[in-house]
Amino acid sequence: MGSIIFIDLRDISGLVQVVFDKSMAEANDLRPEYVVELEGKVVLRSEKNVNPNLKTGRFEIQASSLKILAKAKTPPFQLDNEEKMKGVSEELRLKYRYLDLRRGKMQTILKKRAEIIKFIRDFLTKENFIEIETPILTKGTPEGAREYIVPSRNFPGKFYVLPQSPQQFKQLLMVSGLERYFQIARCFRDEDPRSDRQPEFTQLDLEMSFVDEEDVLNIVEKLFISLLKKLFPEKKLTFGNKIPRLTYQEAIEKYKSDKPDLRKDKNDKNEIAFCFIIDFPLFVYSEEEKRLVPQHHLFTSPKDKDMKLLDLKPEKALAKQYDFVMNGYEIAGGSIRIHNPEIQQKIFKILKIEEDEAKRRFGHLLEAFSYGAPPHGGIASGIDRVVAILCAVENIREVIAFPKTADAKDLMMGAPSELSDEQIKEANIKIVGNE
Ligand code: AMO
Repeated sequence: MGSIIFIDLRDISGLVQVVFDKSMAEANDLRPEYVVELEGKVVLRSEKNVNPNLKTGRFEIQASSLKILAKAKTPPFQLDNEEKMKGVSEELRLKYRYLDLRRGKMQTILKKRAEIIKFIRDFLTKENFIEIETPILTKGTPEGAREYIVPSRNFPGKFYVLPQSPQQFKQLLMVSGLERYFQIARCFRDEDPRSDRQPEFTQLDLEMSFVDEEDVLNIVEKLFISLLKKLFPEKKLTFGNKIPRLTYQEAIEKYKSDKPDLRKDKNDKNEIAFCFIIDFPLFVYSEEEKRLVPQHHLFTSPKDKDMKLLDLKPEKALAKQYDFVMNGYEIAGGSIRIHNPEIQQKIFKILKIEEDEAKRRFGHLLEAFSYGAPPHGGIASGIDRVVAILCAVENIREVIAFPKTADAKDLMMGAPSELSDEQIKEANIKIVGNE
């Protein structure tokens, strides 16, 4: 404008207007997304130049020096214009995710996500939980989804499996006497992504010894209520500080869903309705497999009063299993586990898992239990879902820095990708089909 140049200067803390005198030669070279270092004086704007729509709209920087640190090509989308971003395809955003993440909106979400995780860590540490990492290269866990596999170089024909959850490790940690474990754990499931599902996602995973259902639900209730009060004070809790508990049967009869949305006003993005669903059936009948399969997983304990049903009518037995629901989404699930090897054997039998197979898949766990296992149970919460609901976005891809597409591709990195013949040979595998 005349003899002066205005720019919007952006960094992680926000945006501010900078004013240059045109006599400053380098200022004439500035283009969108250039990286700069500058010095200047922060001054109040005159009353008529105040921009009420900008947080920093009352002042500006009068620059006295400017250095261009890096030039930038014209970005593939106009990332400083939220209105125009609405017309940009998600594919393009994901391909240039590092540019997409320059947007204030995306940075706000990632900062919120970090705050949520820090809150969880601090809260559980104060409650005497110990944060422990568990392996990523491991053996299958029984969460029921298809697994990602990694060929072994040293042992031809053998494979590692990426964990669907740290389930077995956390139970083994209870056998080790750690008593209260948690982890912000990466989990891998080879299933088709959806708006609330990713092939790799993050769980808050926890496990406790010497507890029953109530203890686990109480800690989850305390954690989530205090998290909301501290980080999202603008949110209204439909049921206040107490989270209602519905039995599975009640939920199905009344709401025809085991994850009912109990908000009073579903258009209010600041309303949060939590509920626990309890008393799930231990087994469900699988039409596909023509046999009973576990409703949760096969380490879930039957209710004490239903133990005798295992021999008579296993399909009638209820489980010490619970889900945690927020605004109609399942945000956590867990159970009290079987810590008695004989009951575990009984469950295998009902599920028609042969002794050999049980030994091969879970022998290590059964053996561990024979050395004295405390009663234990836990829960895991899908962090991506929690952040998405709290940040009021529709899709968990919006709250993951580098998510995968609906067909499980990473468009930015170009994964999955081919390997060199050399690598394939070293991995001891043969490629038989290639579309
Ligand atoms: P479950 O399989 O129910 O339980 O998973 C726990 C929670 O993880 C979230 N979740 C997902 N989030 C994003 N993408 C996915 N593909 C995905 N799959 C699951 C959900 C779900 O409620 N080991 C047991 C827990 C336990 O028994 O302690 C487990 O993993 O929010």
